[in-house]
Amino acid sequence: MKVALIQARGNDRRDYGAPPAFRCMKQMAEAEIPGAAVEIFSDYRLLIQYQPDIIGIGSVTPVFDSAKYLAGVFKKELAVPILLGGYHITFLPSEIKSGPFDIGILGEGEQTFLDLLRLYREYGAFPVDMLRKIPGLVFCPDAGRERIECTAARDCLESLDVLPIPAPAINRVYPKAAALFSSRGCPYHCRFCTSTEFWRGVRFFSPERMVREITENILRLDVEEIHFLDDLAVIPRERFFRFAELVRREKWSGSVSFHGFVRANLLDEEIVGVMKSISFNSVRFGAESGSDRVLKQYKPQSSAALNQRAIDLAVREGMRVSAAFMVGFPGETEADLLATADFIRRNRPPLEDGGFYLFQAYPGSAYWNELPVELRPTFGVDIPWNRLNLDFRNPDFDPEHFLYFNENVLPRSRFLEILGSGIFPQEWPGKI
Ligand code: B12
Ligand code: SF4
Repeated sequence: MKVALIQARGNDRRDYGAPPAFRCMKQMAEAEIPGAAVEIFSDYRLLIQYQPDIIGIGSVTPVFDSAKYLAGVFKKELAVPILLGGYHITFLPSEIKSGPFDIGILGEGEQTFLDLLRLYREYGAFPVDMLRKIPGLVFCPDAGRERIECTAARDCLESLDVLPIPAPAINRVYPKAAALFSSRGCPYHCRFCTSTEFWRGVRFFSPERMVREITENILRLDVEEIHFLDDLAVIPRERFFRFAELVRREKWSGSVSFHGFVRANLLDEEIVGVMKSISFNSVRFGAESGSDRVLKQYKPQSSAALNQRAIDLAVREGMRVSAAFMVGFPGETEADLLATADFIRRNRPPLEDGGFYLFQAYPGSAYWNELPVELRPTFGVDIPWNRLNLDFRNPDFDPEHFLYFNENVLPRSRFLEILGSGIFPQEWPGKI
């Protein structure tokens, strides 16, 4: 049974290497299901040449059009079952009908993926009656594909440590860096973010397992940096302190540096000291806005003063610090935008560019969930999802047609005028 996995990428051709989730699923399937061979592709033409029996596509919301495109090509060329996983289908299961997808995997996917492969191994197909017994799925039960059916919710894994350590993958964008996950999810509730909802809270790998992954696996690659991809690398505090204690005992301690995401409210002298003790040399956080009015509405437990404190502390301790900002928040006034520009100007340098994004309403975010129902159809299931792209510098960002959620407070024309006026550093906001 040959299985091919591919992540929808839109027009971004940068090769970040095989996604960690796929590497883990490959390992589990090949270890647990006799005869299963799983290959991960970034080029769909090579995937077609591989002639798989089953194809799995992963997709987040802004690249979902590309997932649909890929599914169309695969169905035409190979006519094999197509599985679809990731954020987009999880939050909008009815999207299974929007392309030639056969089965959607909702939420955490490893166990569901294994169940599906077992089923296919036994029947050579995915009989609807058997699919109904597998939690965490959406599919169309009838040939006409008019109805969708979701099975019972899949429980998340209780302990992340049961997952195999994924084989390290070469990241061509950062060849001297390797990725490390130490958790899934986030305990905070920023209103534009989908992470907390997707993972239904937060779970952690144990510090012992993290050190084992680094020692036995990551350091087999020729890397100088380890990038935590977690939403927040330093929570809970005690777990991070224990991790640091274990790292300091290792022979390799100090020969690689760590980088990761934090939240401004989590940084204080004690934690920064511990970070420095293991060469955790650079942090990135979502500062989002220079306006407390905006932060209060969209990012609980944050303020411009906390952001400033985090930057000052990190710089004082010799760490590199970068922050991401967002503009176009619903309700954001001209004064708020200017406060953001001012905050960036005052802090740059030393603040490095951590991204400059447009506010977007992603399905699954609190903002999306709280939108009055009569407003939701505006985004109906047929919108080109790449219009929800939030990254001004992404090749898929469409400066003419991006969705803008603040028309009634700051008309789009004025918003664009301000962005183009030179009040932000030149590379921010990018191509507008
Ligand atoms: C690392 C990362 C990246 C890296 C990816 C590197 C790589 N090689 O994969 C880079 C920098 C390239 C990136 C880019 C983007 N990202 Co990103 N990224 C992340 C991050 C931090 C981790 C992703 C991850 O690996 N998670 C861990 C694994 C285990 O989870 P997973 O991938 O979702 O997979 C699980 C399930 O979804 C499911 N599953 C997923 N696919 C499939 C497929 C099958 C067949 C099956 C069975 C199951 C399955 O099972 C998996 C295991 O449980 C997340 C935030 C987060 N904490 O998750 C954001 C996140 C996924 N990214 C996001 C976004 C928006 C983007 C961009 C669109 C940004 C942009 N405008 O450029 C691009 C799109 C890239 C793309 N084509 O997917 C959003 C998605 C929001 C949404 N609701 O759609 C997130 C959630 C960040 C956020 N909080 O808003 N990203
Ligand atoms: S933006 Fe960051 S801190 Fe806020 S909920 Fe999302 S992952 Fe957590």
